[in-house]
Amino acid sequence: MSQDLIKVFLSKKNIFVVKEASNRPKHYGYQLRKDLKEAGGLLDIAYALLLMGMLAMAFNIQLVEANPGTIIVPDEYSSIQEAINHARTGDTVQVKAGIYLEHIVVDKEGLRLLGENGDTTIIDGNGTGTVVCIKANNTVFSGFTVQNSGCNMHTRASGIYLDQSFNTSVSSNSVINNNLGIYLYESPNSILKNNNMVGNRYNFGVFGLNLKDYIHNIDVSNVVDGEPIIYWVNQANKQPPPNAGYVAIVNSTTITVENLTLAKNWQALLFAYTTNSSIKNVTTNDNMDAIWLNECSGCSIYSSNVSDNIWGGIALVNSSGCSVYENDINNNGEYGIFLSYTSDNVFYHNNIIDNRRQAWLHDFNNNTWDDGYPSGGNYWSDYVGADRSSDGIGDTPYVIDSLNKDYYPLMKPWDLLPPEEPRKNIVLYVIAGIGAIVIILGIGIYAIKLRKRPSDDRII
Ligand SMILES: [Ca+2]
Repeated sequence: MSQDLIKVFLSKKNIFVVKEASNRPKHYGYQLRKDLKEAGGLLDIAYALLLMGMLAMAFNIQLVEANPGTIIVPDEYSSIQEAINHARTGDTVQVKAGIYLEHIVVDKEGLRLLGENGDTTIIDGNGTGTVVCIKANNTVFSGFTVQNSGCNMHTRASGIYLDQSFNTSVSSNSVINNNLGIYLYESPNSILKNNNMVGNRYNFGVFGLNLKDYIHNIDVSNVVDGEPIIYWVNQANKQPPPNAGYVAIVNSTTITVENLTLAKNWQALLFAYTTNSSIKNVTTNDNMDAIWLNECSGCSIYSSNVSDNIWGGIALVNSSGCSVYENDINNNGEYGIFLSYTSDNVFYHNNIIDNRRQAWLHDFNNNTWDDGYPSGGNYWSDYVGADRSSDGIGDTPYVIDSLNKDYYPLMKPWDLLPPEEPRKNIVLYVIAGIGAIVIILGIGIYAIKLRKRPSDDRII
């Protein structure tokens, strides 16, 4: 019997057995894992101990902690996925420059996937599915070009898709020509740096069910079609810069978002767990969803154009005390306004025109849809009521459901003034007009006084 030194590596989930001199330990580990898997259930531990006991008797055995190793692609495995399949927790998979026609799934914790050169180490989905799906926690994915995902909206086909992955770092990648560029699905504490998203149908998006799903470290070094991502967490009294390409405001207060144009993202403008903030004069089109408020209160959305988005316009989920007014909400593919578990908000003086569903309400919602009489409610392009009193307000309510009615629907679109200059001009005209009247009156009074003076002279 051989007396070769055998090491048993103990990691969180696996036991690896290697010969000291071997440079291919994974085969031993794989075989043992396979054996363990086949043993199944409660027998696993007993079987492992039996195997280890037998090994200990047969060889000079030593128990050590697993050290991370490095696997080179394509030297050791021709595909990245094959390398991942054979890697251990904490291993580094180094990928040399080249084009890899693959769909990668990272389902093992703590792997580091490093491309040799971000421009020339290319993972290409060949127009199908998601190119890189990271399901495991503590993954590092850096230095790749990720391109050509499929275009299925329902599966959210993406370049890089984080699927319930915690603490994962995605950096220094070019993400090009995918359906969704980078998408974070219930993946708390993601770290994104220096990612360049270009020419994707939707460059960037985030989805979560809880606050933690929105807590990320994403700075302005991440760029969508040449413009920085603004992703703020725990901020107050700030305003995003005018060149922002995507804006998310999380767990913040008194943020002012204004004078932006946001296009081609999963959501253009996301407020999550944010209070007393405002969105003004923002133009959002060609996004999946335009403006999305989740768990917000005391926010206002006004004087904005929310039109021609693929799915929807303005969505409020679990939000209250918000005001939505004087917006153009036109021609969105699925809905103009979407509400879910959202009450005590007010919507008025909006033009809601030709959306597939003008207002789409899910679950319980109870809101105010007008500003009283004679100020009025909203203009609904599908309102069919009459205005026999000719006051510009429909004589019957626009009914969304039993708790959501616009009692004073406008017969014509609300006249939206362009944001600043015209108002300034009107103020100037009014001041000039008042000034002219004062001058004319002054001249008139002076003239009257002049006409009276001769009689005074006679008295003297
Ligand atoms: Ca009327």
